[in-house]
Amino acid sequence: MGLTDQEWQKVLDIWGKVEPDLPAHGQEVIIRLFQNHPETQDKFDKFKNLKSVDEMRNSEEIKKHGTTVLTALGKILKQKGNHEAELTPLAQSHANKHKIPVKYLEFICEIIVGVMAENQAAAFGPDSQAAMRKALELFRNDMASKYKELGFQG
Ligand code: HNN
Repeated sequence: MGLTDQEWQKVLDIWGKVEPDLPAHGQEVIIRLFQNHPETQDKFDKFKNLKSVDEMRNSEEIKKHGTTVLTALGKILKQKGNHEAELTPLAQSHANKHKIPVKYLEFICEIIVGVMAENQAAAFGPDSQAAMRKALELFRNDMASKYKELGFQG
């Protein structure tokens, strides 16, 4: 379940290409999440008023939140699996306060890979994609374990 050094290298290489453009990636990820899985939008009081994709594209708040989410994810990835300190507060808030099921984490991870594949086609080959998927799976599994410890069904 862990990643090899080479796999982590691939993950961090591709993340390095995403980082200069984090707000654009983040915005696209959140919009697609809300479009493909509308139930996820209901978790946000501050986004309930946004009905159309155009409204979402014009929302600075969406861009800001997308940046927040991808910044947090980037910090986690850079720990190369030793992400206990980063994951604990996130699992606590997402279990106890926001009540975000593991399924929603799966949704967003799939969308992140999709957006990266479109925006970084040249650098995000099959090996990199496989490594990225593994890293996101590790993140989700560890979140799920923490959810369990916290008594959240997820
Ligand atoms: O932990 C916190 O509450 C701090 C804000 C934060 C961060 C750093 C949130 C967050 C909020 C609070 C937003 C606010 O107060 O402006 C909410 C309502 N999240 C949600 C809700 C859903 C959600 Mn997430 N997050 N988040 C982060 C950071 C990272 C992060 N969040 C995620 C998903 C999939 C969902 C369901 C729609 C999510 C992921 C995957 C990540 C990346 C590690």
